Order: sequence, then structure tokens, then C-alpha cells
Amino acid sequence: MEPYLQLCRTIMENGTDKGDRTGTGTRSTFGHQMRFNLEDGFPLLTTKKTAFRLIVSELLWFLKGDTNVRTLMQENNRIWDEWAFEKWAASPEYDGPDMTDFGRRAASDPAFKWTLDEEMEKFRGRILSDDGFARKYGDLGPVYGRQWRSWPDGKGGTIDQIKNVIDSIQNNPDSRRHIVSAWNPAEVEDMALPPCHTLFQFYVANGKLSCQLYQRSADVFLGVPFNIASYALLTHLIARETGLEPGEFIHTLGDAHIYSNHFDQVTEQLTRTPRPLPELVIEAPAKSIFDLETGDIRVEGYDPHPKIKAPIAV
Ligand code: UFP
Repeated sequence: MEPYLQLCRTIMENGTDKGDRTGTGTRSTFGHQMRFNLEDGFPLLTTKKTAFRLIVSELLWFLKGDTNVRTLMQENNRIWDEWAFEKWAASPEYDGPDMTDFGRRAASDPAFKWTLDEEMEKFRGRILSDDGFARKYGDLGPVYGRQWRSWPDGKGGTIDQIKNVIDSIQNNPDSRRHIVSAWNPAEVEDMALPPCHTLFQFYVANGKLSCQLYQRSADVFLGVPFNIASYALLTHLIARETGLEPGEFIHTLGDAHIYSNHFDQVTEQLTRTPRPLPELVIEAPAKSIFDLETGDIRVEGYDPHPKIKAPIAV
């Protein structure tokens, strides 16, 4: 995971301090590339414990074309909850305490945080138990799953970019058009969070499949370890589906930033010595990429340093 630690060092030492949408303040660099050879092991961060199970369930959720937070909640994955809750709290049907700007308020006001947690628990309970409520308020709109599996084609139909890219890798491996885009300019306005992982491309050579991701905006301490593992896993899954071996994952970043309230955590992490990378294990050889379940995928030999807590900027 040296490329990741190198990125942290580059930003801490040479980055530019500037403001950002969340009002937190960041130190950043623009345009950076990391390469991970997947033959060297699975690139899950070892200098901090990273929740692989959440990465797996989110990626399989994208691949199924699902955009409803209920499926993730059923797997006890809460990473998208706030985005659904935000829509619910702003709707005319919501009659609880005012939740305007809840992320920022909760960060500075413990009493409000308590109220928010209570409302969030009620919301989860309703999403899980009430089908109609889940249909209406669990759906996140045109986020990754929609763009990957059913991009509106403007003629009343949809485009399945994942199926198409699997077909093109199989039938025309030398093509330079193995591309999936999540950035749909017509729908960005309707998305809770415009896609951070914007576009990816595959490349086939010597029986190996490589993948390059362009990520427009990267929270280097909290988001990027997840993003690396998620796309490394995607590369393994597409390789498995197309009968190729995994090659490299190349991660290209646009605005790569460390939030000012993560500086101590990053410094702490840079004192830690990386450990050997784990290996990826995918059970269920007969299942297609679209049928795999979270329990079918695990890492073996993952022995990370302990977790480091940090506030998320919303
Ligand atoms: N972010 C990531 N990776 C992700 C994701 C979000 O780093 O997969 F969904 C971070 C980047 C940025 C914030 O700090 O979330 C998004 O804010 P903005 O839309 O203003 O770039």
C-alpha cells in the first residue's frame, strides 16, 4: 500500500490549503496516479483496519443495479443512510424535529446528535418494515446502480453498461472503448451526491485485465481506502466473469484532499509500518457477477493495524 501512503505524504508536505463545499477546509493536490498490481495481493489498507464487508455489499448492490438503501440496511451497511434520510427529513410527510443541515449541526452539538441518532433509528426501522415507505423514501435516485445498469438512452430505453463492457471485453479484447461512465450530466442535478468515481476503463493484455478509474474528488483519509478496495474487487469480478486474470488497478485522482480535521489521523497512520496484503477469496464458482452475495466474498490473511476514528465531512 506504499502508493497510498506516498499520496498522503505528498499532500501533507506539498498540498495547497484551501476551502471546500463542506466548510471544513482541506489540503489538496490536483491530478495524482497510483498503481496497484493485483498479483501482489489484495490492496486493502493494512495501516488502518478497513471494513471490507461494507465494500463488498456496496459493490454488489451497484452491480445489481439497486438504488434502494433498504438492501444495504438489511446487510447492516449504513454508508448510504444519511443520503436517504436527508430526502425523508426534507419531505412534507416528515413531522419530527427540524433536521436542516443535520451533518454539520451534529458535529458541533451533542444534544442535537442524540436527536438525530434517534430519528435515524426510527427511519431505519420504517424502511426495513414498511414496503411502501421503503419504495418512496429508500430510493436514492439515479446513483451508481442506475447509471451502470440502466442509463437512460434518451429514446425511452436504457443501456446496461456493465453487461456491454463484459461483452466487449470477451468479444473484442483489444478494444479501446471498454468504458463505464457514472457521470450523466442530464441527471447530476437529481443525485444526492454527484458521482465521485466518475468513469472507468478496462484494458486486456497477456490474458490479464486491468482497470483504470478516474475519481474526480477524493477524501484521501476516509474515502480512498474504500475506493481502492472497491475497484480492485470490481477488477477481480470482471476478470472472473470474462475468464481473464486480474492485472493492475490504476487509480487516477482529480482533487485529492485531506480534510483539516484528519491531519492528526494521517500523521498517526504514516508512523505505522505496512503489513503483508491479504488474499481475495470468492466462493460460489457457479454464480455470475450479478448473483454473487456478500457472504460469497472474503479476504484471508488480513492483519491490519487498529482502526483510526475521524469525523466525516458532509
Ligand atoms: N468521497 C470519496 N469517495 C467516495 C465518495 C465520496 O472520497 O466514494 F462517495 C468524498 C470526496 C469529497 C466528498 O470529500 O466525498 C464529496 O464532495 P464533493 O461532491 O463536494 O466533491
